[in-house]
Amino acid sequence: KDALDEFFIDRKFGVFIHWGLYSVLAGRWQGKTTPYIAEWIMKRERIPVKEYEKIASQFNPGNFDADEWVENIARSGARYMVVTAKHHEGFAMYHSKVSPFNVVDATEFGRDIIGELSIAAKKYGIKFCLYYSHDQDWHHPHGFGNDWDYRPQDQDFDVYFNEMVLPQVRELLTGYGSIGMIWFDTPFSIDKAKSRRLCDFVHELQPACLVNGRIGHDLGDFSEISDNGVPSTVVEQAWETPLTMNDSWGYKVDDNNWKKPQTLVRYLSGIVGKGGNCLLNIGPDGDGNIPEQSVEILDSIGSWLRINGDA
Ligand code: JFZ
Repeated sequence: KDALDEFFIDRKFGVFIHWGLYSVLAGRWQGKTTPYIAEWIMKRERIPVKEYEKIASQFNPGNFDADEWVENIARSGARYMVVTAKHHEGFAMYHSKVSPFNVVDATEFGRDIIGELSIAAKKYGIKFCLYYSHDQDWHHPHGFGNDWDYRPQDQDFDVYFNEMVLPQVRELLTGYGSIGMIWFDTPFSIDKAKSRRLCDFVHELQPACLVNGRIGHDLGDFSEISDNGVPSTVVEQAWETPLTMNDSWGYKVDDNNWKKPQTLVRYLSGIVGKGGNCLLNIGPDGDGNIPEQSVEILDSIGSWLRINGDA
């Protein structure tokens, strides 16, 4: 069986984790709630890079416990997890040698989060996967998307791609064991040659690592459908849908629009029934706690699967 079958037949349900410096802000800036998804706060509020870097000095999640997180994930019945190694904010949640803007070198906390989670995932039999923002990077002078610190005419995406994306993807695919898939996102500016280069690069480093559809230009090993979407009929080719429990991916203290546990059980069974994979998101807070509503939802799905999902 190839890697795609292993995923899309044996591992239908995964947990997505959005965690980064934005989690510390919790969707609030200068006393008010940001109107959009919390992990977009830097762009939405046009927070200067120098200002945003200061959040790293506040990042010290005393309640982060990789085993406890993964234990919750395993209990839900999920068989894979996808963690943000670097989101659009540009902050690496692992010890990168490519940029000092990472969790080990830029925080008091100083622990390699991706490393700890990769070890815990292995222990619980959860396939470990990584999210990497390969196009938008609001911190890097040549990444896409920051027009409040940098002038677009001074930017050269090739520099970002060659000096940041490829070296960081190499670190991630050589430093943390076997990676089930790498989840790229928002291919707004990347050209087809570079999407292809990146896709090949992943497969050269780890032939069994899947590449999701959002690498751009319809490349990648399977398609990603719109967030929270469920097609009306069976789709035979491998696909996945990412799903939120409230209306934000990153932790947002003022977003209490939680879906009911039974609603999410219906989403899960609907998606799997149409041939898809369900990637359900949690957004831990800045102290490393998984919101209690999310724990409850994961528990409910786990009980439902234990009753109804076993042969
Ligand atoms: C992207 C990110 O910008 C967001 O922060 C989050 O990580 C999410 C999982 O992915 O946002 C998207 C990308 C694509 C769609 C919607 C939101 N889409 O195709 O519907």
